Amino acid sequence: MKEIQLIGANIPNMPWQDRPEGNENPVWRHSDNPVIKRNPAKGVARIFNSAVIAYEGSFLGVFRVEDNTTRPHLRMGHSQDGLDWKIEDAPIPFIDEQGNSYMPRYAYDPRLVKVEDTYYIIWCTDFYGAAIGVARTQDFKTFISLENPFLPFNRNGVLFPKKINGNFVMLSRPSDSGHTPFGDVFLSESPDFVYWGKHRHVMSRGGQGWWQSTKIGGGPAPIETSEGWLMFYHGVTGTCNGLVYSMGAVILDKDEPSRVKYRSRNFVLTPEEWYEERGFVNNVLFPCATLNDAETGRIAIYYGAADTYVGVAYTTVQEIVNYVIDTHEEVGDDADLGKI
Ligand code: BMA
Repeated sequence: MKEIQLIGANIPNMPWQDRPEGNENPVWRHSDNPVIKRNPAKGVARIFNSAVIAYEGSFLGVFRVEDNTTRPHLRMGHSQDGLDWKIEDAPIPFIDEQGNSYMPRYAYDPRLVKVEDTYYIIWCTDFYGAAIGVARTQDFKTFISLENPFLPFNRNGVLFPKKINGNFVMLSRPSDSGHTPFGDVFLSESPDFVYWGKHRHVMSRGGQGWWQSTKIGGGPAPIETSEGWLMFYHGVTGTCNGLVYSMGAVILDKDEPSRVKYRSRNFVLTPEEWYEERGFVNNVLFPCATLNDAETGRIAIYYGAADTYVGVAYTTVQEIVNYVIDTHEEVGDDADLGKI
């Protein structure tokens, strides 16, 4: 096994369970999943595909909440241990850059990423169709919604937690107006979080892994390691019974993250448990956040299950990076810079 370092902060109190005896998988589930169940708060039908971070000794999250209208919106949540969550009663009170109250028509699949001293919320918003919404906060009291970074149609905006070569870097998955066509992950850079360019192709769907044949999309914010950026993502395949969403893992080049260094041909987690196989949308496993402890290399992955629940799964940087290297398959021009 190659020695791998996780680069970043220590979160000694993050959720953790050792791999169960006899389990040989690269990622294993929390034993008491789902950590957020159905009807988790008054008037809330489901919470899933949500993002968490460590904050001042405890944990904060931005949650995809669906009430009885089933129209998704975002709410903050708080937890002492990262597992037992108290969700706020009202949506996040965004304001625009002029200070006026602003409520997205819908908001789903949030990511929450700290870059330097600012926290960014990235979600799927309505901008003449599905597009990427962004907001920033420094104190989780004032949330300023910013100009949309990209044109529609686009989803799965995932910000890197660090500027690379002086620029913000964001992954996204452009598409047409339908739910599935196009299906590859791209990245764009910005010096100021307003103007985005230097667009590059990062990863293609497909390859030997049929689980990722239809489309792929970035997941949690990439994790800095000695081997490059470790990113979990979702891969989708079509079946007679509809789409199935699994989780994959990839290592992107540290300085040129549009180059794929290693990518596992295998899924690293796929719907197998009742809360993943059965819900509002069956067979969906959709990762949106991780907590990482640099000292131990532990990683806790938060994922939406069946568009109904939140699950947690664990791995270590050592296990997962070595697994990706050992099961690597180059797909298309993944290894190129992605600039034609
Ligand atoms: C995707 C997104 C996700 C959802 C998934 C499965 O296109 O809308 O929010 O989990 O479909 O329904």
